[in-house]
Amino acid sequence: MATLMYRTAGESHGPALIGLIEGMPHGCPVDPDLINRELLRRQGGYGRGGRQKIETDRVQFLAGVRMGKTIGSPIALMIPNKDNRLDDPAATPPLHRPRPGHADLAGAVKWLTDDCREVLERASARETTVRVAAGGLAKCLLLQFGIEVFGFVRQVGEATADFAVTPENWRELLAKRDASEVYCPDAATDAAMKEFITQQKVAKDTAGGIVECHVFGCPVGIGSCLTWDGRLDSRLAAAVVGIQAFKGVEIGMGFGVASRPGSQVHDEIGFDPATVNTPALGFARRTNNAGGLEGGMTNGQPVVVRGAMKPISTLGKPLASIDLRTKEASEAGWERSDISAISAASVVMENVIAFEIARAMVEKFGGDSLLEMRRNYDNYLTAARTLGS
Ligand code: EPS
Repeated sequence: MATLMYRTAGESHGPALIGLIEGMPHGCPVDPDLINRELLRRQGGYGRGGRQKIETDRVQFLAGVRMGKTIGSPIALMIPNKDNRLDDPAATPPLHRPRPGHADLAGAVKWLTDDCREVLERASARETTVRVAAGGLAKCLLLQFGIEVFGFVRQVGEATADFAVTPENWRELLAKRDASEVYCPDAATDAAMKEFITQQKVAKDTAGGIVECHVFGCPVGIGSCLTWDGRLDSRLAAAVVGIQAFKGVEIGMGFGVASRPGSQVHDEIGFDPATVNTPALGFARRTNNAGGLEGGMTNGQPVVVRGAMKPISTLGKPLASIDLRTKEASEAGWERSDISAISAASVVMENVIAFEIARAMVEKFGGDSLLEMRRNYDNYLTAARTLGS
């Protein structure tokens, strides 16, 4: 089965972050401006640290893209680091006092060293630049099929935005999100979120939050119920919890399904002939508690995913730790850090979700070229529309 995959390489203070993407069909238009806009958004947000003032993240394609289109071969991309100092021991000194919550302790022991420097360099969320670039490329493919992903910050501290996202209002919400420093479309909540983040800054503490993403335009039937790792919900969950500092994921009603009876959870099925020519094929629901996924496959409703990010683990007022050389009590080490990276995380989550949706599209509609993929997609929808007639 043809699939889409990506790998990354790079350390936070190495020369560059690198991505290798395989499986993009030939002939897909690549819009570097779209990808660079996503990279710029990832660098933004309220509560970021000093690093983003140093960097100007822009994608450079090294292979697989020619004159603005994919050529079917593996795609190599690079985002250079300006703050490149990994080979200078004075500028990247050893860290012997692991930060609670970071990869420091487990990584140092895993690689049998008392210096957390190398593990922290690779575990750093700086690596998410490549995930965003790969997701941006996936978005270029998804746009060919009218699929769009919208992500925003739902919650920071106790500040929670209370609004519904629908296929009708999401573009308006997107404009509001882009006007918000925290990337939350509700102005009052944006202010409360900023207040919480500022309080943490004053207290030399940090903040996490909840990100929510909606995917519009998926055809019915991508993903699979056949294998656990072919399920689209399984892949989305892995992609979200795979983001640095993410500890939880919910799909649709999420954990809320556990306490309600079935009649209040499952979305009753209707048919609306007026929407038969959309990728939902006319199948209609009054509710979307399933978050657009049943049996690990899209059901024509928007895909809805939430992810919970823990607070950044580098605290200005360090938590208790030990010195790995002596095992004696010591305050955790300090590295330059964000107070909150929840806004950046919303961009990362949007893009890792875009990648998983694109992967499921490639698997269902395959083909070496976009032309073939498009033909397979059209044939499938045509056949699905004639079901039962
Ligand atoms: C990040 C770059 C990093 C951190 C942050 C995210 O840069 P530096 O370590 O030079 O300040 O600001 O990384 C982490 C949150 C982490 O835990 O390592 C970025 O570009 O997003």
